[in-house]
Amino acid sequence: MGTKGKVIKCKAAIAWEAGKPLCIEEVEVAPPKAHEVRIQIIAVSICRSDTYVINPAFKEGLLPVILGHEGAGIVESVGPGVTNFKPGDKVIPLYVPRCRKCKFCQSPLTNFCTKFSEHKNPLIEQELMDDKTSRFTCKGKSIYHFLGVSAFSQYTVVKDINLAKIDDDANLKRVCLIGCGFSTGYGAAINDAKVTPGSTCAVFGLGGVGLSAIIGCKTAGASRIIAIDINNDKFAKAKALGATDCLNPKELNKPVQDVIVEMTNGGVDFAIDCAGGSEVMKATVDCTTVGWGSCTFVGVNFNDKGLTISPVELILGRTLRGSSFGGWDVDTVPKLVSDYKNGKFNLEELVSHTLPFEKINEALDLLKQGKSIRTILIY
Ligand code: COD
Ligand code: ZN
Repeated sequence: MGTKGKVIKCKAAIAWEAGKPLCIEEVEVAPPKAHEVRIQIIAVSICRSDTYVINPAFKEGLLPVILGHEGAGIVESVGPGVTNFKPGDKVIPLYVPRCRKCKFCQSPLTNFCTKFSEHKNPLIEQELMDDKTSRFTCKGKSIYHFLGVSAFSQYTVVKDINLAKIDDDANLKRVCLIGCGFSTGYGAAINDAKVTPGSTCAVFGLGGVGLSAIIGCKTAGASRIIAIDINNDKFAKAKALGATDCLNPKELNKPVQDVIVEMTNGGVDFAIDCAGGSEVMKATVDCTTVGWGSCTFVGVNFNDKGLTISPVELILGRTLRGSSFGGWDVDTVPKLVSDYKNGKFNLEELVSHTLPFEKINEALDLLKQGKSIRTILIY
């Protein structure tokens, strides 16, 4: 009496309306169609981006939706044409797909894929499967997928091109963080900024993503890592992970970039924005040294006008780049999971809370209030 080919009824957290708590409901999850995989999610955590879609200020959100893009689980069944996965495999669903056919997938220069972005706003991408329907139904209504993942459901259906198979002995209650937060920050430092040994770095925003960027800078051998946040409570963890200095822009009597320039004899080699917003973007540029300063942007404040930049800031040698999911993809995430198992980096410091899935609204509040880094929710 397996579940293969049948509709599964299970619990999920549904965002029916912006500005309202998520509702734990019984949902129906349809079997996977061609090139789709149905997964039992074992553990999931919350990333700041999940909260944007249900923020009333974010006008483009598609509702009702099942959010969550930082999960790990086990394959329950596969649809026709799926060759790389089988029931029982441990997997991490990724919001970054890899179709292997488009010009981006064929280039070593990017983890971008044309299947990732059709609407030009990542937070409303991959809201339906390829046949333009959803696999989720609740109370007779079709529910949108989120970022092709929807890990706030005990069972979810994802495309096989959005799935990384990981080691059988992976600890799903920790490696779920590799689904977004850890990989996004760590990869921004290692793969995109390409932080070098002995360099000076500044990391803005010390959430799960920014702290992971600090882990990346430290792993790359940076000699000085300046951590910046408007919440002093974030500094202890930043120091534990390798930050050498911590600054709160609200407590300074001049712009934080000026302070960093003074501290580093002209500016840092690498700056990474893991907070977003035009002020932080400007500080990210201005705190780097002329000549070779490297600025990497990870955060997006969707209601913000972004960065205005003069060519003079660039012709003196700075470079600017954006980073999405830290440059990783379904082919490189399995190695990250093995690296974690082999002790290359520690995910423990990122886990501030563990709660049963039913307490997801408590976990969202902890994140919004700046009281958590990552809460692991267990189904
Ligand atoms: N200066 C310094 N720090 C700041 C400032 C500021 N002006 N404003 C906020 N912060 C700090 C906050 O106090 C907080 O500590 C930190 O920035 C942000 O941390 P979290 O825990 O709220 O957020 P994360 O780490 O989960 O996520 C950060 C992102 C930058 C990824 C996220 O906010 C974002 O911008 N997402 C949109 C981009 C996107 O869609 N990515 C794809 C999926 S993640
Ligand atoms: Zn995320």
